[in-house]
Amino acid sequence: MRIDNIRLHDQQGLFDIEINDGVFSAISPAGSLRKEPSRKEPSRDADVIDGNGQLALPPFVDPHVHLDTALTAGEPVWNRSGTLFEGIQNWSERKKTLTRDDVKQRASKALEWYIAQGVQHVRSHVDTTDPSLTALHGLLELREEVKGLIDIQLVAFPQEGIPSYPKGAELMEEALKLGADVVGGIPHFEYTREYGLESLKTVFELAEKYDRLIDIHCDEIDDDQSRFVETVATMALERSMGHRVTASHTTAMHSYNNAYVFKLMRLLKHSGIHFIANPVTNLNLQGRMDTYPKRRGITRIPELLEAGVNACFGQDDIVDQWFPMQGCNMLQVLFTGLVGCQMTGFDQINQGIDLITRNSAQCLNIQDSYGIDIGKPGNLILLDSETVFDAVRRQASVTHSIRHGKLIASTKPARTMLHRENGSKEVSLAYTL
Ligand code: 17E
Ligand code: FE2
Repeated sequence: MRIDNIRLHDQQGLFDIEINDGVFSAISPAGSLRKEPSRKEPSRDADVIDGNGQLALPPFVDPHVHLDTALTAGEPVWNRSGTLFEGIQNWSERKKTLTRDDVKQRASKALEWYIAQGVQHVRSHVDTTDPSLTALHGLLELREEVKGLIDIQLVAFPQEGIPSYPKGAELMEEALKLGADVVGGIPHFEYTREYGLESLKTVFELAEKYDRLIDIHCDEIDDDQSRFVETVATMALERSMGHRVTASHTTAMHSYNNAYVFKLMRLLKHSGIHFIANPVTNLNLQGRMDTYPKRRGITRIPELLEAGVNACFGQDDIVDQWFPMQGCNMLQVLFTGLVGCQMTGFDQINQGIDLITRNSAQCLNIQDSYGIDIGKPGNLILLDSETVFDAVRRQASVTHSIRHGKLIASTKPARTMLHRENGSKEVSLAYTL
C-alpha cells in the first residue's frame, strides 16, 4: 500500500509512505516513490490512498480505561455525589448482574468507537474483586477476537482492594494465570495505610513471579497524606523495573505541599516509572468535598514532564459511574488535559500530541513496534488537518486508520456551507498558524 501526499509532525513538506507486507518500507518526499522506475507500482487503485496534504500520526493510544464498566452509567442508579467512592459502591451493585455476554457486548461497542477514531492500542483495567472473574473471562475472549484491529492489554485490577477484599490476592493471581498482562492495585482504597503497603508488596511479588507489567491506581484521592506513590517508585527502583511500572491518577500529588513534591521528584526521576493522568474523569471526581475554591483533579503533569518523567493521558471512563460522557475520542481527552493542566503555550500544545501517542506507547512498553519508521508495523492515522496544533484545537476527525498496511476505518469529515441571498459558500473551520 502507498499513502501519498501526507504531512509529518514537525517536518516540512509532503511525503509518500509505502507499506509492504504490513511494515513501513519507505518514507520519501512526495512524488519520489512514484518516479522510481524500478519500484513495482501497487497493483490496484485501492492500494493507493491520496493523503491530500493531511497530517499523518502513529495511531492514538488509550493507556487507561475500564472496558468492563463501559456503558453502565445510571445502572443501577446514577452517581449523585459525583465521587469516586459512590461510583465504586454503585458499580459493586451492577457487578452482581454481570454476564460474559453483557461485558462483551458493551466492550465491543466501545472498541468500535476506538477503532473508528484512530485508536489502535488500549490498556484496560478489569475488576478482579468478583469471585467468578466474569468480566475478565469476557474481555480475554474479546481481546483475541479483535486483535487484528486493536491491541488490548488487560490489567488485573482489584477495585475493592487486595487485603481488604475476601481472597483478594488469590483472585489477582488467578487473573494473571488466566492471561492478564498487567498487575493492578488500589492502595489508597484499602482499609488502612498498612493494608495499602501490604497490597503493593503483593503487586510487586505477583509481577515478578509472572513476569508482568504493573499499573497501579495510586493516590486517587484529595487527601494530601496519601503518599503511596513514593512506595511504588521505591519498590520499582530497588528492583530496577521502573520502565515496567505505571502510577495512574496520582491526584493527591495535586494537594501535596511543594516541599514534599520537590523531594519526591528526585525519586520519581531515578525510578523511571511512568505516569498516567485521566484529566476528564478526575476533573469530575476530585474536589467534591471542597467548597470554593475547589481543587483541580489532575496530577502535576507539566512538572513531571519538565523533570524528564514520562507521562501521558488516558480516558478512564466511557459512559459509566465515574464519568458519563466520553466516547473514545483521544483528542477530546488531550484538549481537556491541556486546559486542565494549563499547558497552553504553543510548544505545549504542539508537543502535547505525545501525551496520547508516543509517551503512552512507552508507558505500555510497546515503543519498539510503535511509530512511523521504516521497519516498524505499518500502522498510522490521517487527520482532517495539516498541523498538530490545528488538530488539537478543533479535535479534527481521523479520516483514515491504517493497520499493518490495511485500511480499517475511514471517516468523511463534516462539510459546512453558509447560505446567503447571493449564494452559498463552503466554510472551513481549519486554522493553520
Ligand atoms: N475505579 C477507580 O478506582 N478509579 C477510577 N477513576 C475508575 C474506576 C474509573
Ligand atoms: Fe482508572
